[in-house]
Amino acid sequence: NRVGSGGLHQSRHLSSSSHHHVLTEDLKSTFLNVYPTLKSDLLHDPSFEFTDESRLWVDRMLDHNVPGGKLNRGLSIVESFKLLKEGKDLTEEEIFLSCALGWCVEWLHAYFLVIDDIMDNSVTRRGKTCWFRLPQVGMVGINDGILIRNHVHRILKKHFLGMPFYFDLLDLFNEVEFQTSSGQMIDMITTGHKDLAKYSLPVHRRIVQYKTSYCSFYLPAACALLMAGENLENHVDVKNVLVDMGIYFQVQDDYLDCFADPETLGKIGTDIENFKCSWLVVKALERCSKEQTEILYENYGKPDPSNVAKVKELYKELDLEGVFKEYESKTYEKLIGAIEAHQSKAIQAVLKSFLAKIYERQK
Ligand code: DMA
Ligand code: MG
Ligand code: MG
Ligand code: MG
Repeated sequence: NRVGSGGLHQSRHLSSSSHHHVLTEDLKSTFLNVYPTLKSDLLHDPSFEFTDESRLWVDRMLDHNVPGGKLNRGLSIVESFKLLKEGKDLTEEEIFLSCALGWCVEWLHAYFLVIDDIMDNSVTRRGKTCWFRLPQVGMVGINDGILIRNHVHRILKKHFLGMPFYFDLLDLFNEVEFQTSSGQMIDMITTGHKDLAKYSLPVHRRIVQYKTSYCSFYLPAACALLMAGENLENHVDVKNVLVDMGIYFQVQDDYLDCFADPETLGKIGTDIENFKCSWLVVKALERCSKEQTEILYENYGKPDPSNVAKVKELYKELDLEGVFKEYESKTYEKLIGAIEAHQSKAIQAVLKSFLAKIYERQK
């Protein structure tokens, strides 16, 4: 745990006692235990006549792509649901269902990552080779992604059909998936212009709001709210805070893509090579002299490691590490302010638990 590295902010606002830590570990193992059950259901789905070979394929494909991440999204549903229940003990069924719903979000995210790694031509993910790069996978990986996406709805149908919030849940997943795919689209077409003059903070904000915020922040919180019997239309302010938190999260992702150790991060950065509208290049453009702008234009978006190295050198010269640290602490204060303005203590606790998971993250 990062107690200490979080500094004064964390100890002032967010609980991180060892008691809390033990509960979190407990929750994580409960959560992990649900994965084999869900996988087994999918491997014996009566709507398809599996052969041994196809069952083994799906089995390996899921193990490679679904459970190996930080599980922040999935776990946060269970934690948020607990917080919304304000101390009331959860029943066995509620625990299982909130875990299953958490896994649905992990499944949906795994789908987006499998496809994202193909589009971004990435090399590693979560410390392993990207799925599509395995020699036996290749373009089958596209269909595997689609299958992972279909699984979300197999799981929802099996465990949530007939619940009062089933319709809202499906609608939520559909809306978020549409927003995320649209974000991925504008990420890709913005990159395709190969024109740095088009890159600005509003362009960056629009891309990351859609590709990241809804899926990684709004969706888990909204799932917990639905399970707690809430109407999502009454929680637009919660959505707004989570959208801002998601933008902060993607700025961290952009920063780590360049500055983190790939060993720790579990993935090798590709943003500079891919001409991405990263927060770093936007900040660089804001701060460049005429000469530096030329260096950036000459070297950005080229596959050669020497070009990438020149861009990274320029980022160091411009002290983007310092600019990022400044952004991070300012954003943290702003988010805490927005959270504390909320009338419900339970919702404040939910939002703070999301923020605590990502503040000053190193991976
Ligand atoms: C990814 O943005 C967004 C989604 C929806 C997967 P990205 O390509 O920067 O993500 P990563 O750095 O994990 O490849
Ligand atoms: Mg990517
Ligand atoms: Mg991408
Ligand atoms: Mg990235």
